Amino acid sequence: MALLPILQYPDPRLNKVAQPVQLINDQTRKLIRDMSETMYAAPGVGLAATQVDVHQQIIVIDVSEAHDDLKVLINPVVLQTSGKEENEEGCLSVPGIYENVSRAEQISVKALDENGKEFTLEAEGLLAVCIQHEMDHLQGKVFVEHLSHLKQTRIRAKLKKQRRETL
Ligand code: GNR
Ligand code: NI
Repeated sequence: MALLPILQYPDPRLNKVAQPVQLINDQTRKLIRDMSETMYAAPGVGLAATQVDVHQQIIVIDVSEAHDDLKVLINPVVLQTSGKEENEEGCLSVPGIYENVSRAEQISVKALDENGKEFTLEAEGLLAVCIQHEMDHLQGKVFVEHLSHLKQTRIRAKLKKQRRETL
């Protein structure tokens, strides 16, 4: 088991587009275990492989209170969405920043699990937000990049100051 370092915005590696996983093997499952451990330790409700500098389409999510409902999504594809809703989001790659983002209210996705078995998932609420947030990461998009350029500039300045004060 291992905790993986999480890339911090505005690291340009967060803007790389992840490739589909071709073969799910023990090395893939080891990465998924390390990603889950990293997510729970952070703590966070989701983590995309992009955030740990692995540019493959792999997501882990657990929005349960008890941390007993891990969802692994490999090569996720959106099947359907409906509605629009604004929710406050945060990101482990953008610590201490919380901003509203508009997303689909309900979403249906298909993906492969860690054994390569296809499943579909219907989600709403925090799970739906989280799936869309993580799928953006796989496309190289960080949630703050949905905001105005002015807000992004202010966020980068705030993060720099935060990091100065933490060092
Ligand atoms: O831990 C996280 N919380 C969260 C809250 C609202 C919307 C999205 C998220 S995902 C985030 C973890 C993370 O950065 N995943 O990429
Ligand atoms: Ni994130």
